[in-house]
Amino acid sequence: MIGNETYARPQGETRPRQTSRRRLRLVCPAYPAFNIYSRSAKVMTALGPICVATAVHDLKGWDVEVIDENNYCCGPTGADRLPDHRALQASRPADVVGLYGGLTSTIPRLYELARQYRAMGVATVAGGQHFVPENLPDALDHAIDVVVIGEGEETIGELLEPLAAGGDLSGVAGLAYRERGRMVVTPPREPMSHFDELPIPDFSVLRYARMKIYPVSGVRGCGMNCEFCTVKGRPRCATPERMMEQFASVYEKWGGRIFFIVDDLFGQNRLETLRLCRLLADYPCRSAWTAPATPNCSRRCARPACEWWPSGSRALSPRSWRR
Ligand code: B12
Ligand code: SF4
Repeated sequence: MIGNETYARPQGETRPRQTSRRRLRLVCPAYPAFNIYSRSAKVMTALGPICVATAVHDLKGWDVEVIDENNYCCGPTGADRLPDHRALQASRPADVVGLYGGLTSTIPRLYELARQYRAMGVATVAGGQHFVPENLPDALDHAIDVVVIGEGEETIGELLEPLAAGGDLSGVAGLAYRERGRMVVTPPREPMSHFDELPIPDFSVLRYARMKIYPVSGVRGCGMNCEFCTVKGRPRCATPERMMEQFASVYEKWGGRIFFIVDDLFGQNRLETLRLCRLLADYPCRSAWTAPATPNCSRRCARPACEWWPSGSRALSPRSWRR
């Protein structure tokens, strides 16, 4: 039930279930057109869906995978050369599809995917920075069953079972959905701060992707409150040790050597950044990394084992990966 009303899963094609396990497929929608990030997107992925999928990995009875339409090779494709979601659904049916709405430019494609999955009888969830309050009604009018507002790691764990079973969602914080045509927004969820307790992002959930640049994160939120920006709230930081674990996990499990620190505020806490640089420099493997913000201690990071690249288009340009 959603509220007092039975939640009717949209009717569509469904494939007989062969196991008792359920599956969440997270999809990063394709960029609408070629842009300066298109080439680098072919060898990296968005971190948000990986974090959400990693949280589901440990959930009893659920399988999870991520399909990144901007980094997709060797999987089934349609005439438009985009992933063929009908074929994906035929080979590995998902019960719930999660759609990454980090960039407003990809929202038309996100709605198109939601429509396709709803027609196949799959429940649709969306999340990401695009979904600020004024965009919620529009999303719910475009084949999205539920919008997750804010960080997704905790919400998804509470949401999946009731959503897949058509149960009551009113007790899950941080959601928007429709009930008898009326939009319901559940109470907001506290921003997370216990990052050291979360599992390390697990890139094994990505399918049909070729990874070369791995995203790493240590800060969420930003207190500057710039009018145009959707990143809000007091900055919450992971420890340098926790960030180091992310580097080491990628290097040791997948052989990744190039990292993109996605933090807007990277370097703002100079002492903690220096501590991270020391940890990186002491780590016995050579790696390279970049970040959207340049720390004013970057020279100290230029030790033999750790190469710092300035951020921007140069850092993400294919020429620089070949070094
Ligand atoms: C790294 C980054 C990039 C990278 C990678 C982008 C990507 N993700 O694919 C690059 C450099 C390519 C980039 C480019 C651009 N970016 Co950018 N980027 C970021 C940045 C700094 C970090 C994103 C990140 O990894 N966060 C960490 C993860 C863990 O958080 P998250 O993505 O929010 O995910 C969490 C929740 O949102 C939620 N969630 C997310 N998806 C889902 C899905 C489901 C189903 C659920 C349940 C939950 C959920 O759970 C996640 C975990 O808690 C953000 C700002 C920010 N702090 O978020 C801007 C941001 C996403 N970018 C922004 C912009 C504007 C751009 C550009 C348009 C800039 C430009 N003018 O060129 C371009 C886009 C180019 C294009 N192709 O269209 C805006 C987007 C605003 C908007 N509504 O569109 C942001 C929000 C910054 C801002 N100033 O507001 N960006
Ligand atoms: S992340 Fe950057 S643009 Fe957004 S509020 Fe902070 S300083 Fe401003």
